[in-house]
Amino acid sequence: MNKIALITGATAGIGEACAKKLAQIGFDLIILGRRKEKLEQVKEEILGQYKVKVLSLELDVRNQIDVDEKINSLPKEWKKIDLLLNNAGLAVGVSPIQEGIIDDWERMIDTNVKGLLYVTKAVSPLMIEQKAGHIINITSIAGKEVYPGGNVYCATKHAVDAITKGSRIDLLPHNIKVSSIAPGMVETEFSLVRFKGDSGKASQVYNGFTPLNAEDIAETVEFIATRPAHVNINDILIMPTNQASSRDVNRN
Ligand code: NDP
Ligand code: 8X3
Repeated sequence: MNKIALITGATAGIGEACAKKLAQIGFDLIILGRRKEKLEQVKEEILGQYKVKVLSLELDVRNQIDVDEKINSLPKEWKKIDLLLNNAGLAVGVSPIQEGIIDDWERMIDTNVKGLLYVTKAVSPLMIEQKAGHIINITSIAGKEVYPGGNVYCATKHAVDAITKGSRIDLLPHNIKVSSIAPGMVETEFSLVRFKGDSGKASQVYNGFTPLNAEDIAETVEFIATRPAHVNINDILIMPTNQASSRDVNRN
């Protein structure tokens, strides 16, 4: 019987790369996201390439009732979740705080913080029942520093950093590992979402240097997920070689 990983935000970027990497090393997958066609595409690609099972769940992590219902109604054999990768998340806008757009703030807080909490609350009791499991949260350099216009996005990632540390303590008696990965700039759909579809602005973010790619983060997830039973990687901060902090990027 393969191990099972549940990945939120598996329709693009880091989540999609992690799904493929975890399939490659033999995990059966439960993949989540809002875009049904993308979910099915990722599922078909994985099924075509690896000998694993894939269950796709069209789900908005902001909908607590739906999160609960969909996790609780998983078939029994799929409830034995070994790895939860809390990856779904987004930044919306770069407005200074005084000009902040309430809807942007709510999308970030509802997805990055509340959505992650809803999924964790639904999945962690299943791990407690098994007396084993591993939760990996994708935080960010934005969870360790703040930068101009990053206000609320940075706050959500600082919150995920705190939730990770708190979960580690709470789940300690239950033999559940909790880890986080804090990437610097990774070229995915992230900036396109942040700039609301403006591809010119989005590509400028990665001008003049080589950012991380989603596979770099997938390899980091693989490393964290395959340590021996007695080893918990608490946190990894991973940056492009040309990025030293949120604000220090060596561009050509
Ligand atoms: P992408 O935009 O490429 O992917 C984001 C994923 O999250 C998509 O699969 C999207 O799926 C999913 N998602 C967004 N909102 C929801 C929702 N409400 N419910 C379910 N799924 C949702 O970005 P990345 O891959 O770069 O981002 C992944 C994570 O990495 C995020 O948490 C981000 O904050 C973090 N991160 C990214 C960095 C970067 O520079 N790219 C750096 C540091 C951290 P769908 O639209 O189908 O719902
Ligand atoms: C995404 C990286 O630097 O845009 O979390 O905040 S950054």
